[in-house]
Amino acid sequence: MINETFVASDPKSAYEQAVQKYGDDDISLVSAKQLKYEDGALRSEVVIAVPKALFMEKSFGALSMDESSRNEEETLLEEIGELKTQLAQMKDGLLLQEEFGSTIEEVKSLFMKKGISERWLDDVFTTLIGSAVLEDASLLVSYLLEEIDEVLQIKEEDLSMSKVMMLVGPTGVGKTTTIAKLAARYAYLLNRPYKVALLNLDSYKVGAIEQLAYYADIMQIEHISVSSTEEFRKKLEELEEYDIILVDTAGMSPYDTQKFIKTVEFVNSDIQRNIEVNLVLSATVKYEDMEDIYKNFSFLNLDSVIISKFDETKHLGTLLNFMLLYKLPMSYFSVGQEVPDDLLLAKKEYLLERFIGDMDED
Ligand SMILES: Nc1nc2c(ncn2[C@@H]2O[C@H](COP(=O)(O)OP(=O)(O)OP(=O)(O)O)[C@@H](O)[C@H]2O)c(=O)[nH]1
Ligand SMILES: [Mg+2]
Repeated sequence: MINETFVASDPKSAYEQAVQKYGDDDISLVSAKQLKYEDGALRSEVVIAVPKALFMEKSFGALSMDESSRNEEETLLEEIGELKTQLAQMKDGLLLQEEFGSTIEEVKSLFMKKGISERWLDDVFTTLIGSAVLEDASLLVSYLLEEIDEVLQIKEEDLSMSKVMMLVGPTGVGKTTTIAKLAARYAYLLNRPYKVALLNLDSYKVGAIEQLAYYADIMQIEHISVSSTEEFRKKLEELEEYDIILVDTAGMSPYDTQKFIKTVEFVNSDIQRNIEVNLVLSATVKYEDMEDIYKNFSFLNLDSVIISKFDETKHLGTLLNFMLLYKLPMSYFSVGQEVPDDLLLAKKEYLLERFIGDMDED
């Protein structure tokens, strides 16, 4: 059950609002009290309990979910429910000095403290002008979480056609490690073995080739190092009958113009096959660096984002903010250093549950 508060000048009208929204069969009265607000007016607050499904349907419209995601969705809804109860308690404490306007401030500061940008929050609040959701902190929190869920995008794994996957990203984010995990997944861990080859454009760093060659040897996977676009084109032609070619690149700081230009040349080189470019982004990304990373790497026509180092932080607001602003689909999550185990298919629930967990901690 979920508690929802209705406010009116007298308890009867407040209760009638609840009946109007939900009918009187499924709701039960939790409490009713008269409170003097800061503006001097006396108002009645009626709290009713409503079944979760009915609450979601009436507040946000019918949720469409398929059978497989139902359990995860339910866990998420339960956590949202818990968070709402906590917020309702917090709100009760503040109520006497509270006006409706400060609900927005309160919820805004909660999300901003966790890394969500004011710009995004304000955009959502603007769409809610005139709605009762803005007057209730717990409702507003649920609404924002639903909205985040809606904006996040997933790129499903699709191996139905052969492809070239290039991983790009800032230095040290885990590109090479993720390539090794993906290679193992495609070659050995799925319902059928895919024919995988590794290509290395990472000729800038001492030891870079050895690192990938090491994994390739263990997995007995073809590994080739190339240094020119011409060679790249030739090798891709030679590897025509391979299902998946994973291309590792040199780590680039967003200010490394030379390396960028070189990588763009590789991506645009005149080859038959389409290159899918995946940005590897660390979950520990700093707020100040986000915009530069996006601006620079988006030149490469990004297909998806692979998020690494989930295990290194519990504060995911900055990362979530990046996904909300730039709306890039997420494909895989890297959750540790172990090859091949610490790799997951990207899931919104995973990101959201951890974000809610972090919010819950205060
Ligand atoms: N904790 C943690 N460490 C990771 C993860 N992914 C990679 N690493 C570690 O991060 C370090 C750098 O990983 P690499 O795969 O070499 O990173 P890279 O992006 O290829 O680095 P450059 O080629 O130098 O740009 C290594 O110590 C990895 O073991 C992860 O998901 N979690
Ligand atoms: Mg590397």
